[in-house]
Amino acid sequence: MTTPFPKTPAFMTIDEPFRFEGELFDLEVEGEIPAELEGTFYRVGPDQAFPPKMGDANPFNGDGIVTAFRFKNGHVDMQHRYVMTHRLRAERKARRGLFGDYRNPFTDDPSVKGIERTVSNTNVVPHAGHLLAMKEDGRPYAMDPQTLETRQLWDWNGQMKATSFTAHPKIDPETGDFVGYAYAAKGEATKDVACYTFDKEGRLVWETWLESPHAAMIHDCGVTPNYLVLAVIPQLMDLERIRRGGILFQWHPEVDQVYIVIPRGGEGKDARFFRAPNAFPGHVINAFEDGDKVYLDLPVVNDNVFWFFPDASGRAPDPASLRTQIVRWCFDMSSKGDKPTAKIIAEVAAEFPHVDDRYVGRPYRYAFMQATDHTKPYNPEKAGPIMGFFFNTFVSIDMATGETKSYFVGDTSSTQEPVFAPRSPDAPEGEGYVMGVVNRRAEHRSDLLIFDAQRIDEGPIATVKIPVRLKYAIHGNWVPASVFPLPDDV
Ligand code: V55
Ligand code: FE
Repeated sequence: MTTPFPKTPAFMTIDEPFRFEGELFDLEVEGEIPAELEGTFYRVGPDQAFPPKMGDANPFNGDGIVTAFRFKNGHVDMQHRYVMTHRLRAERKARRGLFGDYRNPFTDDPSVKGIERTVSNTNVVPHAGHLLAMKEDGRPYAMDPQTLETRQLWDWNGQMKATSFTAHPKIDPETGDFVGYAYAAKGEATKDVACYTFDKEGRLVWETWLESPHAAMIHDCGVTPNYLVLAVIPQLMDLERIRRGGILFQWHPEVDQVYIVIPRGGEGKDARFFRAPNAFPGHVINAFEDGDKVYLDLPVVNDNVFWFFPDASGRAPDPASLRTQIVRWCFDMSSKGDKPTAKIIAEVAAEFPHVDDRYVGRPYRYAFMQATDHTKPYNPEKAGPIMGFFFNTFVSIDMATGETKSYFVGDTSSTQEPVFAPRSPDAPEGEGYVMGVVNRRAEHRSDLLIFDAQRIDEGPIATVKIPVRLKYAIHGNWVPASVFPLPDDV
């Protein structure tokens, strides 16, 4: 590499490039890891392998790198490895950045024309014997869950025709069905949406196509036994804009939130479109149904969350000024109207939700998230400036009462998305453990904290010391050893 990384916010502080791959056998643990925790916490995030061709990049443009924390008998081993995408292979061969701006193929070096440009940096999900590394602008990559070797770009053996696939599929806990969708499914800035179900062996069992009301980001979905609900964010795409070298997405304060409710197994023409006032629908906590009523729970933020995708005037709000409500939408499928009703469950700046995966699509009670507690102190002298997304607490929310329990990680630390692992396969809902990475920003390293899920406020029961710095990841999942067996010990 003969060009240095830029000194811009996306490449500074705790989140400067790391680029190291490797393994750490038997991490140091303070406290006690419950012996019944047997499985792997997979996470993925961006870590730009080469300085960006355009001189700078937004925080979503880095090459996907996966971490596996493998738990067995109270011990944890860690592995950290890039998704070996076609894009990363091409750049490694050239030893420089060849791909241009975020989702803008018009800014690429001519030598990479036609090469799949997704960086697979958003989520890692188990399916049909593969660990799928996913980003919504392309198809997933299938990885070996035991070695983190990249197997191949995954289109379900030709069954999945869209050019992209969401990073937020849902797995039906009863059938193992894998339900997802693609937006911009015929290429960047198209309105086309494709909906899919694959069974647990990866066979196509449902496909239907429809048009979104506008070419916009559809980042997450809710899935119930009978419905798929898509949340259309007022971040609109424009092909002409990227052709001119502009940004793919633009925030539109005059555009409603749209929720598309599609009967699973049905046809695109059966979709219902519900509209709510302009705001930013965040990550889906969960969805469930009761007769003709379909419920969707998620944080809704009062303004644009993505400061790097501003509005037409170039304006984006200060992230610290945003207000979040945890909303339960009700879509009444027996009504003719297009307005959902809303119940505000809590007012807390929480995001990156996980629930007990055994309750996906079903009535449930507990959500586990990270949050920004603005009443807590931060020490920039020791921990460095805050740039962009910032969370400082882990929270659990009782969705029946709105009661939250939280744990603040300290004035020189920040959190990453927590996941939930049940105590045992038949434990009651929400009985188990919550774990999440914490960045010790003053020490330039990280910890993995493990909590009793029902007592997050009492602090971690175990702290796994990580002697290196783990850049922010986006999403991850707990996968029990019954789904992906752990590798044999050395
Ligand atoms: C998101 C993340 C992405 C992306 C689009 O969190 C949306 C939302 C990490 O990449 O490309
Ligand atoms: Fe996401």
